[in-house]
Order: sequence, then structure tokens, then C-alpha cells
Amino acid sequence: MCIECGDVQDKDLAMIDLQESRRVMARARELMPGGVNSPARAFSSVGGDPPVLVRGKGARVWDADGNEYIDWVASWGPLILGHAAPDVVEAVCAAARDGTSFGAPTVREVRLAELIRRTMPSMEKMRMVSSGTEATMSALRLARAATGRDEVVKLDGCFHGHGDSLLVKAGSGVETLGLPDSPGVPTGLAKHTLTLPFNDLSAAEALFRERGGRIAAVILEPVVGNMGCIPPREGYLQGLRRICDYHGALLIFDEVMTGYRVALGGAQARYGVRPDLTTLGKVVGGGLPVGVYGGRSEIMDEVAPEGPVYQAGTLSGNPLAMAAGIATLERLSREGVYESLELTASELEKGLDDAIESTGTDARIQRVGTMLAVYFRREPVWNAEDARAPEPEKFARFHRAMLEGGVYLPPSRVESWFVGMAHDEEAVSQTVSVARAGFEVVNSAG
Ligand code: KE4
Repeated sequence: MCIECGDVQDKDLAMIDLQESRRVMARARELMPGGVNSPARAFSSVGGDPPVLVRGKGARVWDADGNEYIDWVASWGPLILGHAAPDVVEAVCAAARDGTSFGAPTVREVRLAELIRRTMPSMEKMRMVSSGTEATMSALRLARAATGRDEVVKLDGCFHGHGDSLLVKAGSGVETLGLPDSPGVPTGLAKHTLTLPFNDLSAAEALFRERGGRIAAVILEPVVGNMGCIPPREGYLQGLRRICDYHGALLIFDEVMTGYRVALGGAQARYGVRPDLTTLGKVVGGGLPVGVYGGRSEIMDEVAPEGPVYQAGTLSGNPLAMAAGIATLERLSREGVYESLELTASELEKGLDDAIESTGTDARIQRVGTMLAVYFRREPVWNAEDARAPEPEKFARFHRAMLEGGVYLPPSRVESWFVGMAHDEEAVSQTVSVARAGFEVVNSAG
């Protein structure tokens, strides 16, 4: 049952045979909540059964019924080189032949850390973990320990994974499912998480005037991918930097999504703002489970065994995941890669803009680097309130039409599309022509 979009069900998917996907999903629902291992995959806000994917190559994926799709989800961001990128597959296979895990220091984790620090110099020291959630959870614990303060500030609509302190007014799956926050988070903990609207410096200044001495850190997505694609207003990030410095709070950039997506050096390079701590994930693992948190040495040296702040993980720095990350970052570091990504992403944006204009659709595209989103409203989207304004049904109809046309989009109006190296001119032009039909479907539904 679709939670948000009323009754956009499978009958609207006349042209796609999803029989085998439905069979697998029926079995999956007996074994896993909602039949998925992450809520965002369940298609709850767009209706109908999700295709069960069986294979990916380059910019395309195939489902259990043999349907082919152009993929703009890219596993929610990691696959900037495309599916089954040869460099990554070969590196992972070579690593596996040497052993899949040791639980000991290895050469590969040192190599990946060097590549990360070279691209993001603010990460003077870092710790590998196995997910973005682990990275943000650990960064918060470290910030609280380093400052001796309990309160943390997050921005409404930003999503930082499912750590208890961060499941407050979160974006992504929490937003998609319309959950105000998550049950199970003790009020005694949630009360230490304060929230602010994104892109509102005066609100930040007011909060810090009132509680500055008790705030350990501000954590944010510098470009909010978990509400689509919301860029910072001119001077916003610089303003947060100034406020944190004045009040002795740490500035944490959660670049799990923006890292290597909005620039090789992430948002901190694109906007020239140096955070105290950064969290990474997704691209940095090349499709295998990796998260990273890091920053100023004197802060990171508080982490065990150097310091007292405890954080650990059996598979942290796993050799296969490190190999995938190394292969990905080495490829991204080559000459001309980001110029090529920018060209593809700008062509997609222009094609979608033209389709919106030619169909007279009340919609807009917002893009930063290889992250892009469509909003069914014409006015700019600067914060979570703006992003929530359009009725969910419009995106649900658009998503169904795109899927029917062989284009695989994130199943939520508050998620970013991801452009990668494998998206060629044909993928862009096919997507744009299917989008034109999709906008007509939205317009005909009124
Ligand atoms: P993971 O624990 O999923 O590796 O990372 C959590 C996380 C942290 N920070 C940001 C900015 C993130 O976007 C994420 C995870 N993003 C979602 C999609 N927007 C992952 C997809 C999912 O939840 O299944």
C-alpha cells in the first residue's frame, strides 16, 4: 500500500512484466521487514512493487524479469564509475585472492587513507568504518568528547544514517515514510539534538546566542541530497564556520553523499570551507561497505587507542572494500574526469529543463555537480519546507512513468539522482525523452 501517493499501484505499470520480481518480493516480505534491507528501497512513497535487480553493467541494470533500465540511483551514490566497473571488479578479485579479511593493519587501508587525505586535506587523520551511519555516529561521539558538551545541532531534512542522536527531523527514508522521528530513541538522548532550518543563518545565530556554550557540534550535509538537491545559499557555510568558531563548537560536514560527487574534494573544496570533522561513505567504498570519519589531528588523536574515545569494528578497513575504494579514487583522480562528469550532468539538466518547458510542467531541476533532483514546483527549493511543499502524488506518477519507460530513479521525491562516468549520450537522451512523456503523465493527471 502506498503511504503517500494514494493509489498509484501496479495497474499503472501496464508495459512492464514484473512477475518474477513480485514472486521474489512476496518471499522477501516473509523474511525481512517490508521485504527489504533498507526502507528507502521499498517503493513505499511511489507505490507498487520494486523491481528485484539481478545485474548491473555500466549505466544499466536488469531485473529478475529481464527488464532493462538506465540507472540514476547508482546504489544511492557509490557507483560513480558505473556498475561492475572493470577497475573495481579486478581490484576486489585480486584482494579476495589474498584473503578477504584479517582484523589487522593492512597496506590497502593506508593507501586509501593517503588518497582521501590528498583529496580532502582537512582530514589530517581518519578512521575507516563500515557505513556512513557508523561514521556520523562516531563523529558525534568524538565531538562531544572533544568539547565536553552534550548538545548537537542538525539541520531539518538532513539525513546522517540511523544513529540514535541523528534520527530527529531526518530526511531520506525517514522523510519518505513520513515518520516525524523514530520510536525507540530515548527522549533523554533526543533532547540533546537541536534542529535548525537549512540555509537560515539568523536562526543559527539565535540558537547559538541562547545555547552556544552547550553545543558540541553542528552536523550537516553541505549540499542536502536527502531532500533532493538543495545547495547552500551564498555565504551560508562560511557563516556556520564563523558561528562555530565563535562559540567553540565543531563544524562537521557529512560528505557521505557529497564527497567526490560535487567535486573531487567534496563540498569543502567546492565552497572553500574547512570543517573540523568530515564523514565519508558511498563513493569512497566504490560500492563496498565503507564509511570514514576524520579531521584535525588533535581531535582525531582523542580516538582509541591514541585517546579515550572508544570506537571499533571487526571489518573496519576490510581489504576488499579498501581495494574498491582505491580503484575508484585512483580513477577519479585522473585528468579530465570531473570535466567529463560535469558535461554529462549539465546535458541531463538541460534536457530535463527543456522537457519541463516544452510540456509546460510546474517543475524544476536543481543540480550540484553529479547530484540532481526534480521538484514539482517552479520556485527554488532552499530548505526542507520548500522540498515538502509539492504533493507526493506528482512525483509518484512521474516515477512510475519513468520506470515504465525503462528509467530507474530513486523511489522518493526527496532523494538525489546520481550521474556517473558510465552515463553516455544515449543514456541522457533516452532519459530525457522518457521524462518528456513522464511530465505529460503528471500534467494529464492534473
Ligand atoms: P549508510 O549508513 O547508509 O552507509 O550512510 C548513511 C548516510 C549518512 N549520511 C548521508 C548524507 C547519507 O545520505 C547517508 C545514506 N543515504 C541514504 C540515501 N539518501 C542511503 C540509502 C538507504 O538508506 O538505503
